[in-house]
Amino acid sequence: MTADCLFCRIVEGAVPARVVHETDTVLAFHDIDPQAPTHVLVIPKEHHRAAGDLDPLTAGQVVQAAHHVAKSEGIAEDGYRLVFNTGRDGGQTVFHVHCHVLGGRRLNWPPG
Ligand code: DGP
Repeated sequence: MTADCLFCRIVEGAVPARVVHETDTVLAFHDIDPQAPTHVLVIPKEHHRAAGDLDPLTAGQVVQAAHHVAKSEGIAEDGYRLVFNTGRDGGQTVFHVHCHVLGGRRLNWPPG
């Protein structure tokens, strides 16, 4: 845990979140500012800054949980998008790695 990290505080329950899925190692909760009808964030419970810092097992657990969420939220069949914003130019604003799960509408490409 990192005391000044918002998502670590969500993991420890100090900041409320609408949790949709949890395992020993990952947590999934609704984004506070949804950019699509379904917008869930999947994070490893352990603090890592960005996707490139994850060991392969944890990275796989995050992606597996994201697909689980897509199925449970009913967007897996029509399709969805997984996004890891990374660093300043990647649009990352919270520096605890998170996978955006977006769906429920036709998503534009390329992103802005
Ligand atoms: P990014 O820009 O990729 O670092 O995405 C950070 C996301 O985190 C952004 O979509 C909004 C979301 N977010 C920020 N603060 C909170 C919060 O307190 N609760 C929840 N559920 N989501 C948050």
